[in-house]
Amino acid sequence: MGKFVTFEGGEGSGKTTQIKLAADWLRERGIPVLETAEPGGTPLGRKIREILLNRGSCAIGAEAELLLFAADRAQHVRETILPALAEGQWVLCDRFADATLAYQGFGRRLDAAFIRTLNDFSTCSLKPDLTLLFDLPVEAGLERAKKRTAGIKPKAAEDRFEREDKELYKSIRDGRQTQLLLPYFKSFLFHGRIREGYLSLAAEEPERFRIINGAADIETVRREVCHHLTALL
Ligand code: Z5A
Repeated sequence: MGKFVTFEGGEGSGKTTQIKLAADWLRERGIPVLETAEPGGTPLGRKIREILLNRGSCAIGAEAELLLFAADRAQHVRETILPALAEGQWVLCDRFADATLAYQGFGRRLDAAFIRTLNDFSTCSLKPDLTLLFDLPVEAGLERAKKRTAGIKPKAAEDRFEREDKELYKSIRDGRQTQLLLPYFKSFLFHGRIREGYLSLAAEEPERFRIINGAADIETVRREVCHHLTALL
C-alpha cells in the first residue's frame, strides 16, 4: 500500500503550489506519486466541480452542496485513490474529507455528526496517513487567491467561495465598521469559521495533522512539507 497524504487549508493557503513541489520531491526519490484534488479528481468529479464552483444562475442550498461534495468524493475514492494506493503509489490529495467538515460543518454550520457519517460512507472509511494543514490569516489567503484569479480567470469567473464575506471584509477595511465590532464580525465570518474549524480538527487528531505556517515564503513552506514527508518514508 502507498501512503495517503492530504493537503488542507483555507483559500489561497498554498496547497496547490506545495502539492506540486512535494510530488517532485518524492519522484526524485523514486517514489511513484499520484497528484489529485477535490472536487474534480475523476471525469464525474469534473462535472460536479463545474456545478459547484460555477453554478451560473442555478441555486445550490447548503444541503445540496454537501451532497455534491460527498458524491464527488465517493467516486474519487473508489475510482482513483484506492486503486492507486493498492498499486503502491503515494496519493497527494488537494483537499479531502476534512474540507467538508471545515466548509460545510464549521462554515455553513451543517450538522457535524451527520457530516462525519457521510464522510465515512463516501470515503469507505479511508483516513489519510498524514494531513498537512496550511494555516494563514484569512485576509492574506483571500488576497493571494484574488491575485491568482486575476491572472488566470476573468473577474466574473471568481468562484462562489471566493465571493463569501468579501463585501464585509471590504467594509471593515474601508472603516465602515467600527473597531469595536471588528472581533465580533470576524468570529462570525465564513472564512474565519473555516480557519478555526480546521485548527480544531487538527487539535482533535494531533497524530495525523501537522500545522504548517502558510504565511511563510514558498521555499520555507516547501522545506517544512518535505520534513514531514521524510518522517513518513
Ligand atoms: N470545498 C468545500 O466546500 N467542501 C469540500 O468538501 C471540498 C472543497 C473538497 C475548491 O476550490 C473549493 O471547494 C474550495 C473549498 C470548497 N473553495 N474555497 N475556498 P479550488 O479547488 O478551486 O481551490 P482551493 O482548494 O480553495 O485552492 P486555492 O484557492 O487555489 O488555493 P491554494 O491551492 O491553497 O493556493 P495556491 O493556488 O497554491 O496559491 C494561491 C496563490 O498564492 C498563487 O498565486 C501562489 O503562487 C501564491 N502562493 C502560494 N504559496 C505562497 C507563499 N508561501 N507565499 C506567497 N504566495 C504564495
